[in-house]
Amino acid sequence: MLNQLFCLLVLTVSLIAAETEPEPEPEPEPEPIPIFGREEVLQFRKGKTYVFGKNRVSWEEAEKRCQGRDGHLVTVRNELEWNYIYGEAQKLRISNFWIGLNDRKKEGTFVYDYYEQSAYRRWAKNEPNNYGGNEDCVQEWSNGFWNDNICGNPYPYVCKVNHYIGLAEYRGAAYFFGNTPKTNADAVMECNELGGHLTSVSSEAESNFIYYEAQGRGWWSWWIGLNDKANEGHFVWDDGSEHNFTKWSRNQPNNLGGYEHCVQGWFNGFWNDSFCEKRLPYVCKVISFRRRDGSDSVFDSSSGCWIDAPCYIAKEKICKV
Ligand SMILES: [Ca+2]
Ligand SMILES: [Ca+2]
Ligand SMILES: [Ca+2]
Ligand SMILES: [Ca+2]
Repeated sequence: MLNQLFCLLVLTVSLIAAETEPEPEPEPEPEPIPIFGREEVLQFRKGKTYVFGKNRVSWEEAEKRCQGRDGHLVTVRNELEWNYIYGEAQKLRISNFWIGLNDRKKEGTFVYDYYEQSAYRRWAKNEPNNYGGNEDCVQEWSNGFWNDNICGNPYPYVCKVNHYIGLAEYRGAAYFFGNTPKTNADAVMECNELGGHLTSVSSEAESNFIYYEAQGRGWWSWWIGLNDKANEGHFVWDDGSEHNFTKWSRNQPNNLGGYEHCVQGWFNGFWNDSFCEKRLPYVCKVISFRRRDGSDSVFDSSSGCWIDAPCYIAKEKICKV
């Protein structure tokens, strides 16, 4: 909500500015920069999300913040990726930032702590030098080359997340994976606010897509749009789709206790009818955003935005402007 208000504020301020200023020179539209709070900037590349943290924090605190974003301090796989990271950081005026490389466990043996390892190095001259005997964490240092430094020193940081936070695209529709557990009614409302519905699932392929995205986020179960709220035993999709495809788990739906009218996707890839007041993560499907002229915009998975309808992805919200 705050993020939406912020977007609204920006829009309002720019409208006021447009009204009070004399005939502004026509200007090319700036590229929309996805924002994540004010301290962190999200950038998307090849299906990954990079988080550029501007605040200066210790290496450990930086890693903690990256984990809060579903990722880790960045692993640099090769020169191409480094050029991208360093280039973006420069644009954002972020320098001396932490990366994931460290020799905290064994002096002189530099590793990344998590699954993604890489042998790529670009040490600055005479580095790493373990200066003073306790430099165990690695940062960008000078002209894009690396230095080992004291882990407790405060510097900006760059995280890498292995998917778009919250958003994924499949066959022209955008799916929003809401990580904050909500009751079914609140999830329905949230999806409506985004201009969509709790997702319908109309094929094995779509079912698999949602299942793998949910698994990738470590979910155990999640709301989908199927329900029999109106008429016991008569299941319908929240978005009004035809209900042809089903993927019930064994012995489901069972309307346990007479109170199960909402449907959850399960860790086994199958469905269960469940109690609507349960709080679960949820999946919304948004087919398109309306442009101001009333026509539909198309989702562009490389930018994470709708073409001609710039959107800002802020925390778990898509703000339309
Ligand atoms: Ca060291
Ligand atoms: Ca050093
Ligand atoms: Ca029921
Ligand atoms: Ca059940």
